[in-house]
Amino acid sequence: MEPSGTAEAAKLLAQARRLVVFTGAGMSAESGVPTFRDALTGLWAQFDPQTLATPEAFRADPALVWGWYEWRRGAVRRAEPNPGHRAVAAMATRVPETVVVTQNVDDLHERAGSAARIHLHGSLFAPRCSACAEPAPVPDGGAEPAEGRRLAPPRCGRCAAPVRPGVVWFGEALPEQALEAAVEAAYRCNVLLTVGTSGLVYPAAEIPQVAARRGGTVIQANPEETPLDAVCEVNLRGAAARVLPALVR
Ligand code: BJW
Ligand code: ZN
Repeated sequence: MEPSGTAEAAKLLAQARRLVVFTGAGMSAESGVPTFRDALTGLWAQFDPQTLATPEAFRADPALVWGWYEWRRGAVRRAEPNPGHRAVAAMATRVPETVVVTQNVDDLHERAGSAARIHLHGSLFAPRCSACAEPAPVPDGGAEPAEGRRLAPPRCGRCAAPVRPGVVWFGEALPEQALEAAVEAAYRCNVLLTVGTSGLVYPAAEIPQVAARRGGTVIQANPEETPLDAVCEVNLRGAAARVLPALVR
């Protein structure tokens, strides 16, 4: 059974002229990439964000943090885009002015063929120097550590400081150009589809709210209620891999 609202959402999407697809961790859940805040399966149910996802954590124990991110990068490398990622890519072929704004640090949208995408929280595949910000090579595949293993980060080729993951940690500013482009796209769009995000982390959670304030129609795909429900015209209560393909049939 399709969740209620599917036909209405499909119709709204068919009328979209400028579309933003705004995604969070739930988008990749069915690819086997864990979310952060789901009660049993989320990363934060098992790992402490304060000791892994802050600049202070990296300074205190770079090998713990680097090992954790390399473990996650290995898992993402082995994951495949799911039918939801492919449906998002299909939407862009129907609505040429489509922008995918993702909070995800995986590369599953790009592997599914989505061209115009913005990574608000960085990427597991863009390590850089923690001191001079020089981009560093992505470590060779196949050597990622097991869960919970420390791994000393490589050193910057320019200044020898430790290389850090190219992600946005708590308390850090989002990449300026990415945030600007995302706000601009939300400002201009007439339909925004938000998928698999808890809508709790700011400033990213502003993006659907900007679209709504500007008169855009916001559609949500999420099995659970979120604070974004309030600005959504249609709430599709279902998993991304099942709900999104039904919107582009
Ligand atoms: C499915 C599904 C399926 C399941 N299909 N759906 C107090 C109040 C307000 C703000 C703050 C505050 N204290 C601190 C702040 C600021 C802070 C913040 O927002 N904190 C809140 C948590 C309270 N924000 C920041 O620090 C940001 N920076 C900042 O504010 O800078 C200010 C500044 C300016 C200038 C100079 C300096 C500073 C940065 C935020 C960075 C977030 N980073 C992370 C980690 C990235 C790296 C990594 O991967 O480790 O980003 S945290 C984590 O949360 C990750 C995600 O991108 C982000 C959002 O999570 P997401 O994607 O929504 O996942 P979940 O798990 O929360 O939700 C999954 C959803 O999917 C659920 O709804 C499920 O139901 C659903 N789902 N299965 C569809 N199959
Ligand atoms: Zn450097």
